[in-house]
Amino acid sequence: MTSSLETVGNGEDVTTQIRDIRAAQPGNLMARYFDEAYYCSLDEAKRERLHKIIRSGIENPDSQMGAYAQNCTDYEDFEPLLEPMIRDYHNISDDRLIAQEHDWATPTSGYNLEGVDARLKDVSMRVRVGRNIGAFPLPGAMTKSSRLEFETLLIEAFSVLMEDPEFGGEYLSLTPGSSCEIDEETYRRRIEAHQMFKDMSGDPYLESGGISSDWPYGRGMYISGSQDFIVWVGEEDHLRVMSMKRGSDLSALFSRLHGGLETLAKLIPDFAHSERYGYLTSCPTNLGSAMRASLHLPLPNLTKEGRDLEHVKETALDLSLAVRGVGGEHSEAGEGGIVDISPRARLGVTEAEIMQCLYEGSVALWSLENAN
Ligand code: ADP
Ligand code: DAR
Repeated sequence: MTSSLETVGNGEDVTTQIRDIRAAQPGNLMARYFDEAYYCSLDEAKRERLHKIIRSGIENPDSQMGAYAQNCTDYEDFEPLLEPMIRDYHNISDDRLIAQEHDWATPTSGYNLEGVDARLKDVSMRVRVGRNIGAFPLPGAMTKSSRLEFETLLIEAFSVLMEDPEFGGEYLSLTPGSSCEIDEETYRRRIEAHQMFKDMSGDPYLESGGISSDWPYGRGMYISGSQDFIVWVGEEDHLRVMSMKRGSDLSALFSRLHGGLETLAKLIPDFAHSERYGYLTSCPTNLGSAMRASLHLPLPNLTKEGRDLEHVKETALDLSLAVRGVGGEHSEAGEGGIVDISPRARLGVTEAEIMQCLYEGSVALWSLENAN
């Protein structure tokens, strides 16, 4: 069977495949906005590039976005297709300018969940941002050697960060033969603690997007001694920088991330960023702030003890929140109906607005959970 990439030269096959996907999977934004005349107007080289970007959405028809950028220039070079997809996903109407501002200032009063309900004093909280370094291709287009080159660059930066009084820690590499290679047992334990990312080679979306190729070379995780500041190297973006801890003070978590991010940024080349799309990411769903801030909340009533997430997803959507299982994307609720709650918006909202949405939305959801 010819792979979808082999048919890229023959626009007919690709356009037929996408026409069929559009009919069968209306949620696939790539298929929804793919324009055959635009695709056929491109020269061979640009068709090859575009095919790599949309391959995930073709090979996985149930995709939401259905595209992964391969290079930061893709967002400009393929704007006729990517912009309508981005506007649709991020709810930015055609009459609104796409523009990303950044603001990390949270109210000094803090967003403290325990102040709302004593039962929320020990919640699992996490806030992460995606970042890519403009000097490298995005993960989908990296080769094994560029992945190893990137990891070496970060290991040099981490050697300085390890000496920092606030963020000192260790780097655990997944690269076979690395001087800091993690052992199987530690890797398993770190995944269970939600600190380390899972084997990406099993994710069909990432595989089609080229993002999990050469697994596990060039991948690893930096973690601070305090265990609450973590940097993933070589996951879906070049870097995922996060703060994660149990407690109730969202403002402290947020400031911890911001401090670590600023400290790390001084040690490495510039992040890819644009006025319109903010921090550029592999997946267009993460553009802008590239931030996902989440809480693991026990919602046994709203999730029927974790058996039914559809109702709570609809309720959460009214609060601009998304619901995931406790294992992250494509996972189920945990024991006692614990689910991952996070603001859906990433682009066109500031970091402070995301934190406010998480706090206010979670308080409202908690009140609905305990209404009767
Ligand atoms: P992303 O990195 O985009 O948030 P996922 O939703 O897959 O991707 O989450 C990645 C990992 O982070 C998963 O193991 C998930 O369980 C974990 N995680 C996310 N939010 C929290 C949280 N609030 N507490 C603990 N673990 C979390
Ligand atoms: N495969 C992507 C997932 C979109 C959002 N999740 C990310 N980027 N991890 C899709 O288009 O469905």
